[in-house]
Amino acid sequence: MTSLYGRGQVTGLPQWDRCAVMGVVNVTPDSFSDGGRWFDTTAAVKHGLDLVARGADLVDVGGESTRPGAARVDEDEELRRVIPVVRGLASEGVVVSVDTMRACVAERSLAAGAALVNDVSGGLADPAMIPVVADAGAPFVVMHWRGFLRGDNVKGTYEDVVGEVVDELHARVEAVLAGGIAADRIILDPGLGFSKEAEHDLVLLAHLDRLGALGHPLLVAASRKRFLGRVLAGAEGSPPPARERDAATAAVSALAAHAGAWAVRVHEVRATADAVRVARAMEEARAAGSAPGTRGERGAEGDR
Ligand code: PMM
Repeated sequence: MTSLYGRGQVTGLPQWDRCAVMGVVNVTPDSFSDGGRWFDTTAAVKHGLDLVARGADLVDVGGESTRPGAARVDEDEELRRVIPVVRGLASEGVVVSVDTMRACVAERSLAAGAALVNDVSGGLADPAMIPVVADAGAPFVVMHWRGFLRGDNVKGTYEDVVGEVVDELHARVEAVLAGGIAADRIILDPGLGFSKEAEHDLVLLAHLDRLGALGHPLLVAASRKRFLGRVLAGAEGSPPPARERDAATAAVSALAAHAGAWAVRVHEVRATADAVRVARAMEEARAAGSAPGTRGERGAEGDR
């Protein structure tokens, strides 16, 4: 199947036969689309379990907002937010990902049962991150990142956004491999909205094949992001608020799944869980339709 360039098995995680659904639990007071809603440990664990009941295959737990201009949370506070939620979900059998730029938070989360480390800085923010993940033998999400979202860095300038993101991710993969993380545990992510304008995000989504050609599974995290607001607003209108972007998010999930993404990271799981299943059914139909002899059989049934 030529369209499935980015999917693949990640050693250390379950294997799904379709694009996986990663539900988001932001244990923060200030994330851009759901800040403050799951700030309490009990509410956050319950929300993670709800996401699984609605179709999430894994749950991404984060304790630090990455929205533009956000102040960094101190390490103790991040640990206080994240660890009990990771432990609570892992103890219920949930496959937990920890969304952190700090090695200490990654290490303690892995000890508390997390299966995956999702670092939006791809190991750049904390030099201890790669050694910690390598020592634990954990899978690692390497997102495209050009630094903290402050000042000029919020926007990002590119001459060829796809080429530059591919090259910069390739350089990160080399660094991560040199740091001892195994190739079959590396997941790549284009970093939609991170030092990127709406048009950059759209071009990257339109060229997931170029990122997939780096040879690692792809995670696509479009959920509720600003570029969707821009698309929905049209030329003159104002963007709908983040929580009114879930249908558009599910559309991206279907397209990303069809393009071969390994997983999509979303706040509202149900519609995306449906979207990836439809994409999967279409892949099966395509495979069946192109199998030798199948066309004739289908045709005969259709004749009746
Ligand atoms: N975006 C956010 C947070 N974590 N992780 C990965 N791998 N990729 C992303 O694009 C990403 C992320 C910001 O969104 P949120 O505040 O809604 O969680």
